[in-house]
Amino acid sequence: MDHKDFQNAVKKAKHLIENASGITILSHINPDPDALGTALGIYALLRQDKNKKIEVVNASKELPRFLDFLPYFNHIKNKMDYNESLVISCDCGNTDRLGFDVGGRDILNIDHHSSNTHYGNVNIIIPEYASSSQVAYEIFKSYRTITPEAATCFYAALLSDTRYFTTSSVNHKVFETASGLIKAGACAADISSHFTQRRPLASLRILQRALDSLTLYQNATIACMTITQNEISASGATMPDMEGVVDYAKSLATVEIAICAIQTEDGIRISLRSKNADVSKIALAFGGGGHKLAAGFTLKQGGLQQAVNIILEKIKKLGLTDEKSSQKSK
Ligand SMILES: [Mn+2]
Repeated sequence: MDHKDFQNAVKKAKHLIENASGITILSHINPDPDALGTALGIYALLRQDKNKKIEVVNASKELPRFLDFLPYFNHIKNKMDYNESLVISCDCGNTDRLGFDVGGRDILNIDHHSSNTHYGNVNIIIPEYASSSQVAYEIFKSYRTITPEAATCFYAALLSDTRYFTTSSVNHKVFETASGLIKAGACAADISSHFTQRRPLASLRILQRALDSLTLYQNATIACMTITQNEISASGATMPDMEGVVDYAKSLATVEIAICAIQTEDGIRISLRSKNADVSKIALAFGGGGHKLAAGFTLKQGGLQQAVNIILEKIKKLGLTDEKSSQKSK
């Protein structure tokens, strides 16, 4: 999306927002901090328009509790109450992941996943951006004042999606955005402490189990962790408590691709991380999605080890672990 396309899209987005009497702000199921931070930041800005009704909704019942410091976190509902509204969807690659039927509604689609299916009437998708909140910030700062509340939400989302400014998506523009958000009133130290100093015990207990299961494949280039349903109930962990577990597997020096397989009631949930290889190819092959270096999907059937075997097979077929060596030889 070049600058002109972006400006045109913002014009259209502004038009949609101004003409809507009701707005429903949605984000993807099993929301991460970028999904909720982007949604709440937009909510904080738009609820200033007293002539509109605004709701912020997420289909998942379990939200990451440590995000309760975000302004209006307790406004997030589990159901859509408006029969007609403009939908603003945040950080969500396709309509399935919204978890609601949004047929017949206008949609403003704000995201940074390159796999986004452009399902909106207006789509502002910038894959080069590190977070959806960075996209939202660029849109709204062009015609509104970013309030401290919105800045807090957008900054938290950016901090999280860049894994504290360590991912390959971090560039000068990310720090410009961060700087703009801090100027607008986000408190970097406060927000960081909510991410790093508020772990529930269950998240460490389940990490311990996951580390116990760590297995290496293909000359230690692939690391795999599995978590059983029994371990989840024994530790008391919820889905948000297991976010980030897979990054421990990826942190090993030899590892190119990390897999975490979690047994849930809905099937085996797979998180994939990589240092170079495009793991979104694996996720897409199984009906999931994500980014090149971070993707995921759910396998409806089979056990944990079966799931791992299927993925290892797929990695081989796609030649993903060969990619690195061929890049090196160039
Ligand atoms: Mn994101």
